[in-house]
Amino acid sequence: AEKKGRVEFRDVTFKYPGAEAPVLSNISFTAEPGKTLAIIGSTGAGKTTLVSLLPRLYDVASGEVLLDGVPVTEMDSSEITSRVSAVPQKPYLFSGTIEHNLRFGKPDATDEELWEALETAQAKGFVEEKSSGLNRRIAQGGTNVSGGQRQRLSIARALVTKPNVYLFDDSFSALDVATDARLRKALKGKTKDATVIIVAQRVSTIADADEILVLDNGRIVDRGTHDELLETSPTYQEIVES
Ligand code: DGT
Ligand code: MG
Repeated sequence: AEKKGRVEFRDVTFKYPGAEAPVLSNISFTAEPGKTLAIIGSTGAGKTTLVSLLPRLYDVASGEVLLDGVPVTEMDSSEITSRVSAVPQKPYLFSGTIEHNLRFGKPDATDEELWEALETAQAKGFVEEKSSGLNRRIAQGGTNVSGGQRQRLSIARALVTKPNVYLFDDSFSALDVATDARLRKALKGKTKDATVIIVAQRVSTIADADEILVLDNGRIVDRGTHDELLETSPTYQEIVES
């Protein structure tokens, strides 16, 4: 069967409600199942805004966002959420057990599936270290766990739903470089058939992506692989050197 999860942005322009100027202009790209698309760019470039348009946190001003050829504006929100899992830049954990937090997108997931997701997200040791395990309580907003642990639990939550598309918004930045590398290697094995879109700060996080979009001031200024961009993109070179 054909893999699902093809994401296409066609000449997308977006303005926040009430704002004068667009924060995204003429964004066009395709992200394919089985591949990783990365988005990099300075703070305020529009990366979070861009990834928020697929799960329809906002609707575009002009252009189209399509999932497997269907405009997301023509899809049920429940269909989008079952097929697209987003790990937000500031992941949100709610008051309840780890298990509750992990089952959020898939209430009927088995314990085995939860542990598998935790292992991939490099969060298994953290959950095992207390005898309460999956029943350990998380405070509202996840204030009793560290930022890196919040990110890893949020990644595990996304994995549990086994979506067609993963959106990781700066999900690896709170991790040390070694954990980041281990996590992404484990993820690769588990997301082979899915479309993976990664927003990143560190070039090392995305150097092996199939395609990298360089976003600046709401526009895609360059695109290519890491090696291509090193040759052709002054903006990318600046990020590498920073
Ligand atoms: P980051 O996470 O600091 O690396 O920055 P990005 O690239 O994720 O930037 P983003 O998409 O959060 O913001 C792009 C622009 O849009 C920036 O000028 C701030 C503005 N913006 C972001 N969120 C909102 C919002 O909710 N309302 C309004 N009016 N503007 C927003
Ligand atoms: Mg952001």
